[in-house]
Amino acid sequence: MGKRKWLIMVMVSNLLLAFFSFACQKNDSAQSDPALLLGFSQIGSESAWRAGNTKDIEEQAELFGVSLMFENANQKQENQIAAIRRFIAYKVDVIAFSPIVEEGWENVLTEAKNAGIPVILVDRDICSKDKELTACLIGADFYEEGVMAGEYLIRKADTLGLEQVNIVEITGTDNSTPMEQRQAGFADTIASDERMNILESIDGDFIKSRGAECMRTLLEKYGDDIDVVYSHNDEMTLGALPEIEEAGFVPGKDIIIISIDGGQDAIDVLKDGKINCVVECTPKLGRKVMETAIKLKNGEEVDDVIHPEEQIFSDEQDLSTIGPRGY
Ligand code: GYE
Repeated sequence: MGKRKWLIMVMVSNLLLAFFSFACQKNDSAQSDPALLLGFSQIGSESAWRAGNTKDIEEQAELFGVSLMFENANQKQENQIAAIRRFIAYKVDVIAFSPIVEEGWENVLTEAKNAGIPVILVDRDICSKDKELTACLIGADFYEEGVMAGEYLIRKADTLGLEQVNIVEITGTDNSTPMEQRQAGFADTIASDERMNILESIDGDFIKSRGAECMRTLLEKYGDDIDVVYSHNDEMTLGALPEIEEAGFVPGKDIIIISIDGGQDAIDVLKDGKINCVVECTPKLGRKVMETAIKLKNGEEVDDVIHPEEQIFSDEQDLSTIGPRGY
């Protein structure tokens, strides 16, 4: 065979090879699933918990190869409703959101249902008679958190030999699941203990500055009658502590401090002895959210409720073993 002919043959076979490999590639990508598109509406940025939750959702979406449309509602329900409507218009595969309050979601969730888009509740629940509006809830058992706080207080009162225990409660956002359930779990647990007396429950909206304001009001009203502060999250606790010190009391000694979340800042203060007990509430829900979104997209069954496991940190244990919290 002449040198030219041979060269032409090589060129033609290379061209054929390139064509076939391109055709195969196209075929491959047509077979593989297009990435799942997940619309996520976050409540806002009110706490270290929330920041940790946002970070976790973003990291896990990346790990699972999920495309995330993330919207921050800046503490406003109407912003969350608008975000969900945008997700529907965008035809996302799955919607996930953390409802700031329990009521007022029926209309927008009916729109999602009519569009055939499954909805995952993350962190907080909604109150709706129509259970078909959402696929499932992935979040903490807030009632159990309240129970753990109440049980700790009963043990602490036993240890200190207290005869009367006056409690002030700084609650989270009104009409939100963690507020209602943390209050109920705690109240139910201490109800049969005659020493326990809740002086007042006051709305601190899960925000540090509100926690400080609430504590100031409570100290002015009840002064040294206060034996216990039960605060529904770390942020409000951290806001309340300087107020207690300014009023001349030693938190952790003169007043028993019970908090919920278990973020790094609160755990550090627990180790310092100014907080007595922190009930853990993990913000790391991202992995379950991604796994569930993938199942829903594939039309698979999912569990109605998924609660992460949680623990309690308190002055009853060796605190030096608590590792970095990551939020
Ligand atoms: O405890 C608080 C946050 O819904 C569990 O919201 C969450 C709560 C958390 O802002 O810090």
